[in-house]
Amino acid sequence: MEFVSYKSENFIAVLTINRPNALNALNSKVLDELRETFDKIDLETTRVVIITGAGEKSFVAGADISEMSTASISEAEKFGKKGNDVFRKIETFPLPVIAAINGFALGGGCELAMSCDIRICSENAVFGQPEVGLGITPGFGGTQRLARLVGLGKAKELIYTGNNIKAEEALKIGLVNHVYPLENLMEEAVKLAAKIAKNAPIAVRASKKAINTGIDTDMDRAIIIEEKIFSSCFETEDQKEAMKAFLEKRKVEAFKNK
Ligand code: CO8
Repeated sequence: MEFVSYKSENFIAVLTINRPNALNALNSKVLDELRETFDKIDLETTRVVIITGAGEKSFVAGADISEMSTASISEAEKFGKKGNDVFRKIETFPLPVIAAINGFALGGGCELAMSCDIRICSENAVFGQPEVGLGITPGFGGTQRLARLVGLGKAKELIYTGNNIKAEEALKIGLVNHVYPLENLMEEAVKLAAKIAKNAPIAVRASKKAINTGIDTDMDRAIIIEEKIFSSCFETEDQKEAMKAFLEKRKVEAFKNK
């Protein structure tokens, strides 16, 4: 891979977008490599994925403006679909995905972060959807996911003005869960991932599925989705062992992912 590096250790996979001369901006190749990397993640040996950007300045500074600048309508649609397909893959990926945002998360960078399950960022992070200043709308899911995350009013203000916001403001509006000094960001991301990875993996994956499927439907249907997913956990070895351990007043040594 030219722009995406991947390492996996202790059930935690770390994907790093590394395109320093464009502040990690997403061109077609980066998007292809992201998709291919997710395709290769082994669900037996991985429990949580972290996505970050290389360097100390930028998570992802958006979709690649030079690639888009002369696009025709059909080329723009194709590029939009490429990004949307990858981001939807991340959003519906069976494992939790944490965005560790280490600087600029603008346009497609903010949209990539929003397709992840949990966002944490460094103090120097900057978020925004500056697309209207470039004569376009957000095109990698921003018009849809920002409103779902921070509410309609705030999302419309951010998108219509193209204003950037800093980490503290992103925390205040619920766009990120935590803000850390840059030097601690990855350590905190791994700590969070490790906490998740210690729990019963099938139950964690099932929770993601229940939340994501339920949020897109009405409460009556959502509750039925939960009932089915919840009850499916009762055929797992991990459920049987965890409840037995509780009743015997001991800790589960390690979940089996079975
Ligand atoms: N695309 C391409 N190149 C970029 C991008 C980008 N998004 N962002 C930065 N770069 C490049 C710069 O051109 C520059 O290259 P060079 O050194 O060759 O001139 C290099 O990265 C460093 O950038 P700067 O010199 O500008 O660094 P600064 O520290 O001065 O500024 C900023 C940092 C503020 C982040 C600035 O680079 C910037 O404003 N970047 C663009 C941010 C932006 O507008 N992002 C949104 C892009 S549009 C988008 O994401 C739409 C998504 C949906 C697409 C759907 C398609 C259909």
